[in-house]
Amino acid sequence: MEALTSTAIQRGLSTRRFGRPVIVHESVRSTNDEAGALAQQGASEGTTVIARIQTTGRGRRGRAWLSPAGGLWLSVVLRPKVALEQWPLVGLAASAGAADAVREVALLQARVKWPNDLLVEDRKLGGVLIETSGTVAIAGIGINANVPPGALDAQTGGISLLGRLGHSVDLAALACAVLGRFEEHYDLLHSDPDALLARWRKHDATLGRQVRVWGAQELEGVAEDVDDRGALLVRTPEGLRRVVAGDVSLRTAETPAE
Ligand code: BT5
Repeated sequence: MEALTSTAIQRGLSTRRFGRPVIVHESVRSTNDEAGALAQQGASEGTTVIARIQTTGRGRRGRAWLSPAGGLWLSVVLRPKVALEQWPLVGLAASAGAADAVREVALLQARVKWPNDLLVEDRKLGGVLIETSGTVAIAGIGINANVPPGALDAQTGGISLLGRLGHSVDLAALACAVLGRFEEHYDLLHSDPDALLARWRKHDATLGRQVRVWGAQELEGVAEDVDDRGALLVRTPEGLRRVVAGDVSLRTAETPAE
């Protein structure tokens, strides 16, 4: 099994831009901060930062993201060339790419939950955090790959590949697969956004299910689709609602992660 080093990743990469270059740190506060700083200095699209540990990994809306050793914590510098209203699709490209990568490397049915969750059996295996500034987007992806189950405190309800499979996965191979599949989906965003949405729908754990949405908007209904700007369409008793931001819980198996 390959250690998580830039040499091992470079050897396994099949991408044109993502992971070129890739910088691997032992420990940082957040890979999104490191990638953001590199972007400010002019780093090219695809520049990737990985850390074995994040001391203050973050989720959306200021929430903390547990990032102990064993996980894959990475951020990619992007300079999307699509209209601003399509930028939310960058997050969908990242999570659909991550789901494909987990399927490929761990042979597990990973699914996506709008807007940014990566799920296995309705439990959170990972998440995506997109942060934008001017013409730059930093795409952060976290996957609880080889995190020992006990290290994901019970509060998060998270799951790791190690916990689910009972053995470790090759982190360098997982990093290469995530970068490869994410690049593929990101390219689709530029060439054929409808095809990107079709891929997302294929992986989606939300569509057709009763959901509760909270955050800026609060509502309940059946998730019907995602639209061409990445919003979730929810059928409520009052009609079809378009949700552009927020958190979604599946009414059956999942409890909300606050
Ligand atoms: C996310 O936020 O799901 C986005 C996570 C993005 C993490 C990556 S790692 C690389 C890059 N660098 C960063 O600093 N971040 C990105 P959100 O949907 O807001 O979910 C956060 C919630 O998930 C928390 O409030 C907890 O309830 C739960 N949580 C925290 N750590 C978790 C973990 N390791 N696994 C599963 N759930 C977790």
